[in-house]
Amino acid sequence: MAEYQNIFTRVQVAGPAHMGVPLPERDSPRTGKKPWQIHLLGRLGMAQIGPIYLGPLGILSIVFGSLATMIIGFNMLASVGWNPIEFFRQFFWLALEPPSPQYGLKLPPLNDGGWWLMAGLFLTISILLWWVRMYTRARALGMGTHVAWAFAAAIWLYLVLGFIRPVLMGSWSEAVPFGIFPHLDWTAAFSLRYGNLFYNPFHALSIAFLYGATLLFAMHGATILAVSRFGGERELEQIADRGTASERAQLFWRWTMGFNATTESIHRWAWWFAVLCPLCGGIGILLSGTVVDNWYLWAVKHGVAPAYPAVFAPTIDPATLQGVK
Ligand code: 07D
Ligand code: 07D
Repeated sequence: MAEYQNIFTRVQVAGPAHMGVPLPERDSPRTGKKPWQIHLLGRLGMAQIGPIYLGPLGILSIVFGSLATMIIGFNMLASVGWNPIEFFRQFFWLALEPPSPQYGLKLPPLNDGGWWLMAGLFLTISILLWWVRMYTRARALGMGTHVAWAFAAAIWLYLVLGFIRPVLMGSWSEAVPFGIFPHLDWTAAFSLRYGNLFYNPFHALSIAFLYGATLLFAMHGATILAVSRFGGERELEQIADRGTASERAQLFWRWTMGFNATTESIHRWAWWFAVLCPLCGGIGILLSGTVVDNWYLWAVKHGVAPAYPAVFAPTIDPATLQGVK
């Protein structure tokens, strides 16, 4: 008997292109009159590409994003003497660094952090415009704005790292450099500078939500795939009727764990775990250097970590020894 198996099915339904619902009056038209149908993409998601809604916000966001990318890219290219081969060879190590500490929050010369400041400004404008675009597109479809608010949580961490904390510390030099490995070096150095970030409870919370979000997504994804042979991904008719994929999916968890989420609440769980990861993370970073200077000593003080035992005899200052002038 042929079973309906969602991810293995070779059947792709090819119908007339779906152009989407009508747009509100003041909106721009969508771009792409005759959408493409790409079979390979149909295996991952929908085969139809476009039409896409760009609108003024989308276009401006792409313009500012491209400007930021070009400033970063050309500065990296300049740092290898404009040699394209070296640019590709060393790409992962190249950086556009923030200003040096002596400038504080002042405008630095272009070649000593000015380009970094400009790229950061343009990237931030681009990200914020993209946020507004997400918000307004959701509203135009009569949806809730959950996606935009989840994105806002990530933007919060981004702003703490590159703007809010540097401003509170009084120096752009506190911010993250642009570059693949350089931003990892910054991350490691940050942890060392503040006495090991593992002792920062908000870093710990952020990790718990990061791991938790992955676990929830794995459980949810696996559960829905496991009942897709009963049409589990067709949620609408499933919710009301007994004996459906949805009911089996929920019973599975009640039988194995004694408790089950509902088809609605599982998405709330996932949303909160994902959102709380950068939300707690941002709090942890904001506190570092502003309120707490050393997370290990903080943990010792609050009884979270034991102090290192005094295993060595106290050192004696050689200058105090007899016979030394
Ligand atoms: C899979 C969605 C797609 C997004 C992708 C990222 C760029 C950057 C720019 C060359 C899950 C696109 C990347 C546009 C290109 C230039 C100048 C999302 C998916 C594929 N990090 N980080 C990466 C960013 C911070 C850390 C990778 C951004 C903090 C560690 C990628 C930011 C700290 C590791 C990247 C940011 C930190 C990474 C893969 C901003 C603490 C890794 C990301 C704007 C949070 C991993 C070599 C990914 C890696 C990695 C991008 C901030 C730590 C380059 C855009 C400062 C420990 N980070 N990161 O898949 O392989 O995300 O690094 O804040 O191990 Mg990072
Ligand atoms: C970066 C939000 C901003 C991104 C935005 C996206 C574009 C690109 C792309 C068109 C990720 C903009 C997108 C511009 C467009 C396309 C394709 C979210 C971002 C707006 N840590 N750690 C975390 C772990 C250690 C350190 C969080 C684990 C060490 C620092 C997370 C371990 C040291 C910071 C986490 C570990 C250290 C963090 C990030 C283990 C290094 C942060 C959450 C097992 C030696 C950040 C409070 C996140 C934070 C952070 C995990 C170890 C340093 C939970 C699992 C001890 C400095 N760490 N960490 O969502 O918030 O990031 O800390 O060892 O700043 Mg850590």
